Amino acid sequence: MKKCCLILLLSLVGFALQAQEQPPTISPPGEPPAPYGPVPTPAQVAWQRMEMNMFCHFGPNTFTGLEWGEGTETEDIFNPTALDCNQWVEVAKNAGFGGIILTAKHHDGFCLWPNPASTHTVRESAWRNGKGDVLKELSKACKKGGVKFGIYISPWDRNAPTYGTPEYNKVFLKTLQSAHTKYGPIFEQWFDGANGEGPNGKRQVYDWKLFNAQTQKLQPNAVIFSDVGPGCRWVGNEDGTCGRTCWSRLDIEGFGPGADSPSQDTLNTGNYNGACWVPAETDVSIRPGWFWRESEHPKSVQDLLRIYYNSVGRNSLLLLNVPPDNRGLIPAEDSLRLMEFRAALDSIFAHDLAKKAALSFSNTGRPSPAPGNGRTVEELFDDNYDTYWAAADNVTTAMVELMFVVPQTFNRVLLQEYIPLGQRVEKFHIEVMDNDLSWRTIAEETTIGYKRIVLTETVTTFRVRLYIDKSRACPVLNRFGLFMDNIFSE
Ligand code: FUL
Repeated sequence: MKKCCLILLLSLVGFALQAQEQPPTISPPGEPPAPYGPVPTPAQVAWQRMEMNMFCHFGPNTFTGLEWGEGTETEDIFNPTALDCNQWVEVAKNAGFGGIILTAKHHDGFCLWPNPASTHTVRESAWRNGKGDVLKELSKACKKGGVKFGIYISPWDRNAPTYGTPEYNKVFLKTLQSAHTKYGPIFEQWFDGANGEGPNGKRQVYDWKLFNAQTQKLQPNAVIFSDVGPGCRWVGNEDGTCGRTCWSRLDIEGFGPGADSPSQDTLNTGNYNGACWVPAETDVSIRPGWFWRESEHPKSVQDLLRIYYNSVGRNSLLLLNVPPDNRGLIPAEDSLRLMEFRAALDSIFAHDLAKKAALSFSNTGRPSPAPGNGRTVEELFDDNYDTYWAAADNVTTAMVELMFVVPQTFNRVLLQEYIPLGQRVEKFHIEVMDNDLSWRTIAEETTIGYKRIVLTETVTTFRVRLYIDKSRACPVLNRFGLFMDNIFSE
């Protein structure tokens, strides 16, 4: 009995310690705010700033119509008649994607490059007499087009004869090594959590520690995706919706990808006190399936805008799958849809009405501003990522007001926290002044993070106020924008 009480007491103390917020650090006078909590690596900041990347599911499934290939397909089934990776890159660039991630190996085990650790690859196929290499072509096209190159390599393999035995982990390491050493810098390594049965009916016990360590060694700037990172995490669903509250922090100790991952809800919102910086990535397909099928068609611009607001607008990166067809080209209907989507985004975000403010001020600011630290509210309206407005240390509530000479009409409020110093804001609201000079709340939200786009009713006003109601350390924001969206309707 006594032992039980002691265990209960200890776990309560442990829980209380865990739930406790860290006290913010006070920086010396004239210094920038001290970082708060876990912070992103420079590679994670660069990754998040890409905002939208293109996913390409391509392989035997493109020719069989399956979503999960059996692994028994003949290599000759892979036979794109007009493969042109430069076309993929052109589409990606014009749509505004900074990177492309290709399924170099999906669950069927077929490798889109001549992987020396496998006998189920392009080398064994009749395509280009076994001399073809999609990874080579895409990495070259990406380099040429100034787009970053990333790869998806499925650990689940329905073809590898060693799958389900310790030997397979070695084979998988060799597979990674081959892809990671031959094709130049990889900005993101995508590890799928699926762990089904292999050809001998067994499941594999993956050695994630080893897979991650080797990846980090060979591609030190690659952000590693899995359900639990360590570079970025799955958002918990495949319909393009990140949590309205979204912390880029996650507890990963004791968790792993797949069956060992935290709940999908946790992945969707992150952990308030998560020990690691593992931002959410929202992966979703432009079509119903991940792979191309003649009978399927791309989503509408309205759907894509909803996905954009629910991902990029909620502190997540959007990884939009645009599958090449059986010719090896992005179909015209998808690329046209992407151009319409791009045009819609450009028109919505072309005019930042906040920049028209005659007067802008905050009720707090850091004392003794130091040059280059960007401590005035003006920093909220410029396009320089590395300048920000910050409240004084220990000040965790703040108000920023914009006043216009001519009333402005808007329905989108864009906010950004300067994430190199951590994620801080946990509650904010927006007020506008009505014609009768009274203030009215038009939005109440929780987290901001790298980027938050708040959808409001359409309002016309002379004055707008952003209230930071609760922040875990002094708020540090680098953007406050107002936009009018005439295209998307909920
Ligand atoms: C999932 C896979 O099983 C799907 O086939 C697809 O690749 C998706 C992006 O991840 O877990």
